[in-house]
Amino acid sequence: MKIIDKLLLKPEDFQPSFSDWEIKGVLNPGAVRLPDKRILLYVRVAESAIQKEGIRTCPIMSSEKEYKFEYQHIPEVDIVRMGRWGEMYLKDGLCRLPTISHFKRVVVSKDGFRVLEKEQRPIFTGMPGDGDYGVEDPRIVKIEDKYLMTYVSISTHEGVSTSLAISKDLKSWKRQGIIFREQNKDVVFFPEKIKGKYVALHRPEGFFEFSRPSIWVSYSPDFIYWGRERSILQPRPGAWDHDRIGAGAPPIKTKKGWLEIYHGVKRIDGITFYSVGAVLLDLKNPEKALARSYADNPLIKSEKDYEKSGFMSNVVFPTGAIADLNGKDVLIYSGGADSIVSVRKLRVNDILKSMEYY
Ligand code: MAN
Repeated sequence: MKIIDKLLLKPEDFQPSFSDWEIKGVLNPGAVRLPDKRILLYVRVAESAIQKEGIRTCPIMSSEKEYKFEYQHIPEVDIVRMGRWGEMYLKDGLCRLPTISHFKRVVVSKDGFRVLEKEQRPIFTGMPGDGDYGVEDPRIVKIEDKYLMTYVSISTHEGVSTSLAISKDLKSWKRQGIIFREQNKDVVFFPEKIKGKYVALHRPEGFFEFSRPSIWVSYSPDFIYWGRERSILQPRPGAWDHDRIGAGAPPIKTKKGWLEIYHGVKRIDGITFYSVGAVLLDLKNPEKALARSYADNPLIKSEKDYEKSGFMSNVVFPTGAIADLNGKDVLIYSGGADSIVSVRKLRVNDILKSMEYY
């Protein structure tokens, strides 16, 4: 399959929020086409405060308006173990994050490949009760006359949840608060109502795992109250998406069905790999998968150097998919190794041909 790709953004393209902070990664952008046909990205910027020996410093947002933080200083002796993302599990049983993320605004050319504008100031941050430990992985979609952004909000009392913000102009956002409570991420909306309801894909996780984390569907009359939930797509034993899957970009409508670009995770000999696949969902019944990338052949693997090593190596994590202006291709925006942002152009027909039909 012919894929045109480009590394778009890297940490050095941005300045940290404070001179003694460090940018760990720019990743997982929400993407939407602007009325003037250029493409807007909301890029996640993950930062850490400079660490001193023997002490870990965690920034917590205390005022969104003044962009102010409080700092929690954790003696290393209080840390029992560290997780994959550097999260710290403490003696008292709680978990803390060493990094905090916000979003920055980037404008890309109509063809999707050239950065035209990048803003240094944060365009969207967490706030107490809605991401005081940061906001992550935005997904943006236009529905009717509004832009909707779902994002992971990590908060002291609300944990890892998904929140919603709505905008008419992509400049000022009205926060709607949490729509899928912890622990639920990878929430994307379909761009139009189906049978009179708004539809979301999401990925809840449980403590008692009877099955591996899968993609669920849910319906709403108003984007706030969601229900009629069902798991519709599961990880496959032995496949590149063996361990967990989650929706990637908001689904794109094609004649054949809804094209959903999703991520799948597989651990091999202690190394975790994030790859990308496609699933085609029935236009009238989004619970029905018509076709899916083969179990032994993902659409995209973390093959580029900038995906093979970085803050979190072997990761390609798609969060935006935009129809190309030629009507034939799709532009996929992803985080690479949790460090950089890349774009890939693929022909929709090639994707449809690469799948296994049921
Ligand atoms: C999780 C999230 C993402 C991240 C991937 C890969 O799904 O934390 O933000 O990009 O893991 O590390």
